[in-house]
Amino acid sequence: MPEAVAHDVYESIGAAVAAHGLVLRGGFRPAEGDAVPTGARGMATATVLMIGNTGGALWPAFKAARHVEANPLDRWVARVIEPIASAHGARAVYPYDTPPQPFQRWAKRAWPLHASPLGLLIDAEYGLWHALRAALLFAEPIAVPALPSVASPCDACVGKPCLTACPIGAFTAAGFAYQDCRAYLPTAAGASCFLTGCKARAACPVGRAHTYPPAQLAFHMQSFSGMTRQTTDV
Ligand code: B12
Ligand code: SF4
Ligand code: SF4
Repeated sequence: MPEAVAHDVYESIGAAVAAHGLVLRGGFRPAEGDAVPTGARGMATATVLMIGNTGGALWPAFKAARHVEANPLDRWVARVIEPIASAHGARAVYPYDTPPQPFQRWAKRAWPLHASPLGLLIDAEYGLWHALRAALLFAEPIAVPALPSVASPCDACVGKPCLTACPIGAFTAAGFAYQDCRAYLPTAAGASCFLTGCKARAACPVGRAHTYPPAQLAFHMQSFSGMTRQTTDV
């Protein structure tokens, strides 16, 4: 018998998250190696839908609804996503879960994203100005858009300015020296990064029109500066 695939769920979830400035970023059927946990009602996960934010769309919705609390962005996302997950029979998991779920790996399965030299995933349209906020795990097969083949913008990037823009050279062949970055942010010299955002991220020419608004850039940098594995307000 052919597999029964639900065809309206993707559109319904897309509309529900868009009402909060979030965006559905594709989906996939888990395979071996994806390390997807069990989903709704403790059953094996048949479909994963990825939810994120792109450009500045999230900021006005979050700003209007945020509470005064620790990790306000993570908490707001959970308040938005939990009712949507429950109305659609899904289990929500979040990038700050412990141990961390491989959100970047999953995002690449769902949307044509590529690893950039900074560690962030790059999007051909939004550049580095996007992030992942939740994944919905369904026990049922759900129709999802096919994953198109799109080349990484980094392949054709002459000079790779992201790698030379950091004032303390935090990106090296050994990886991202995030402890050095964090130590630099509260200093007088680091105030510009702390208040206006990461210069390496801003140096990327892709998706510049979608750079986060100044208040969002400052919010993420301040969250990153105190970031623990328990928050992804970044
Ligand atoms: C821990 C963590 C960090 C740690 C990493 C330290 C460490 N050595 O563990 C630190 C504190 C450095 C960090 C920093 C940042 N992070 Co971070 N981080 C995470 C987190 C919570 C877990 C990563 C993990 O361990 N995954 C587990 C493995 C198994 O998952 P995986 O997908 O298979 O593995 C991928 C990652 O490890 C990645 N990777 C490897 N090296 C690096 C280095 C950096 C800098 C990054 C960002 C990723 C990365 O490549 C792997 C293959 O795709 C993820 C959320 C998540 N659950 O994935 C966010 C996440 C990766 N971070 C994110 C972001 C945005 C940042 C910051 C830019 C925050 C900011 N300032 O705004 C910074 C980068 C620094 C800067 N100056 O701007 C985003 C990336 C979005 C994207 N476009 O890809 C994520 C997905 C969270 C989110 N809400 O979307 N992060
Ligand atoms: S500056 Fe170039 S190499 Fe760096 S992330 Fe942007 S496109 Fe990729
Ligand atoms: S925030 Fe500033 S110091 Fe930290 S990696 Fe980005 S450019 Fe370098």
